[in-house]
Amino acid sequence: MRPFTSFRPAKNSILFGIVFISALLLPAAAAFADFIAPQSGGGTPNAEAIRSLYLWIFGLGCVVFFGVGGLLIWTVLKYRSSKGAVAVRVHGNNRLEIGWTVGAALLLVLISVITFLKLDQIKNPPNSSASGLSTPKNVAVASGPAKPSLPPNGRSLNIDVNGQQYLWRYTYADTDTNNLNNVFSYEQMVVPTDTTVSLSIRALDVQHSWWIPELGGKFDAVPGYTNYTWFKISEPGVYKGQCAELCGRNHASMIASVKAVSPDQFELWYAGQKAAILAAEKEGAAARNKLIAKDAAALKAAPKSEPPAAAAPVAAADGKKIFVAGVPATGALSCGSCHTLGAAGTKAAVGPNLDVVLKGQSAAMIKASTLYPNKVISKGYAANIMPANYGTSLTKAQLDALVQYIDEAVNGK
Ligand code: HEC
Ligand SMILES: [Cu+2]
Repeated sequence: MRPFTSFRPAKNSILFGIVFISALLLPAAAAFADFIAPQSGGGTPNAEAIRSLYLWIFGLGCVVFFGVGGLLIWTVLKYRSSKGAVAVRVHGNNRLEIGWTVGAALLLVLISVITFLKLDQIKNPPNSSASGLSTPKNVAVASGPAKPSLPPNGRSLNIDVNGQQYLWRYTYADTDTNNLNNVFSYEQMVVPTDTTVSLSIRALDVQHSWWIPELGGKFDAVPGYTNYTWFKISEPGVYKGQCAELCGRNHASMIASVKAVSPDQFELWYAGQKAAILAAEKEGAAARNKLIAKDAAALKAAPKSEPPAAAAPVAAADGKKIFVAGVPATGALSCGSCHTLGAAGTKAAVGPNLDVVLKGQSAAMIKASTLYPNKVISKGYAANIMPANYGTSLTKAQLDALVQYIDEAVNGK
């Protein structure tokens, strides 16, 4: 066996491993984006305060680290044992002990003071600058369950940030109370420079996390809860980020960016976006009307073979007729096309067999199930198959006659 003295630890291979793994990180620019401190960019004061606070504490940490480490090394070298020397035995040293206790306490006080000084700049947004977006779009935020911290004058451009598998939706606050006509965008948020932008961060489905590293800390997007943050960018540019909470299969593609442009360019973008949304809505409405007109024309053309009575509303509310044939003119589908009912002679099985499921049920229950089919879903059947339009496609008299007919057919008189 070889003596231990010739055993050499695999120092070189450990060193090589560390260098190799570090080298692997090199292509990942993000890993070195800001090697020491958190990123900050665009001149937003909160991110700058986070970064400078970090650097302050890091600096103090370095002083402690090198101070203590240096003293240790110096002591080890200076007082290393030498042949024949007899060690002095020391029992306590009041001056030293008080010194390092008070010194450490002072350091903690210093860190707290710096932190609280910076915290104000991190949490509380300043007013928009005079060169920022002017009213009326630079709006105050409507009150919610909790309120974002607003600038002293209460005015900010508020954007609702909504995380959804797998994209971010931004809805811009405006000055009217209609929430349906607001400008929105996905993935890229466009904001004016020199303007305080307050964000209300929410999620639609699962938890996400809003994070544009250069614009400050990350904020969780939680369903049913709103988080608030802000930024105020002074330099135009595109600031990139990514959903920072594993939210599902396509989490990695849930990217986000904030594009800061001059207030004038922002106004242009905003107007363009508004026009595009309006145009799309108009187009949608036109397509919808076309379909409705086509349906109506088909209905008018079809009943040639049917008696004209079918096109006109059923004159006397005839329960059985409605059950079997529906009311084509108003879009009430025939119940018999989906349900079996012995008395009516229908045998369809799309929905439950009414002879079976309605046995012993009240007329009120039958009426409720007809009007609101999705309130209670029959076991083994899916929601949204039975039409939910009978409240409008049948008149009250027709509905009552139908319910009475089914009740009598199933439960006798
Ligand atoms: C397009 C198919 C369809 C048509 C048309 C339809 N239904 Fe249904 N119906 C279903 C399905 C599917 C269910 C089960 C799912 C649910 O409860 O919504 C159901 C459920 C019901 C129930 C509840 C049964 C239970 O288990 O308690 C009643 C009552 C009912 N339908 C009555 C009617 C009447 C009356 C009409 C006509 C006015 C009608 N349905 C038209 C498909 C249809
Ligand atoms: Cu996500």
